[in-house]
Amino acid sequence: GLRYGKVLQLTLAVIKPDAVAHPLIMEALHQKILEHKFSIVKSKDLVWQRQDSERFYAEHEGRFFYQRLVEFMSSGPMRAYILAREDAISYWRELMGPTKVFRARYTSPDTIRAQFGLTDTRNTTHGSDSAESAQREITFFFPEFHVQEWMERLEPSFR
Ligand code: RTP
Ligand code: MG
Repeated sequence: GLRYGKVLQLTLAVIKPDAVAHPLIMEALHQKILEHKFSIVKSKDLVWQRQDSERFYAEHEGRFFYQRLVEFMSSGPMRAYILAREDAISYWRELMGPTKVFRARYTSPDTIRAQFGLTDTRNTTHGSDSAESAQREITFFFPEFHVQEWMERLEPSFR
């Protein structure tokens, strides 16, 4: 249909176990989310079993970092957010910065991973990388949440 003005998007943002272990970093990230005008649609704290981790990262199976990634992501509590904003997906990834922490520090020192990342695996946050991933990942973390229904309940001018 006809679209005009701002188009709202949902993304899945996850605070990984390295950051959840530090209450001050958690607080800083929560503030950053609000400061940048995301709406928090839903959030939850959770711990993955190893098999959840394997399922979520199935696309990376066989890569050299897969085992350590899967291990790390099931090593302790995480916080997951469904975030809404204009351009939420790319905006959140901009705030996170590059995956590799040393690249992040060098090229974009103001980003989350540059400021708080420990290693390329323990890099503080996850963010969906496309509309398709956002849909899949939101459903993975929040099976009871229906993206389509939520969108349909919005004012038409936001869709
Ligand atoms: P994601 O898929 O989680 O959104 O992250 P991304 O696009 O920024 O990075 P990707 O290359 O897809 O890697 C997925 C996750 O694997 C971990 N990783 N560890 N060298 C390493 O130890 C290494 N490389 C990647 C990262 O935690 C990344 O988020
Ligand atoms: Mg990726």
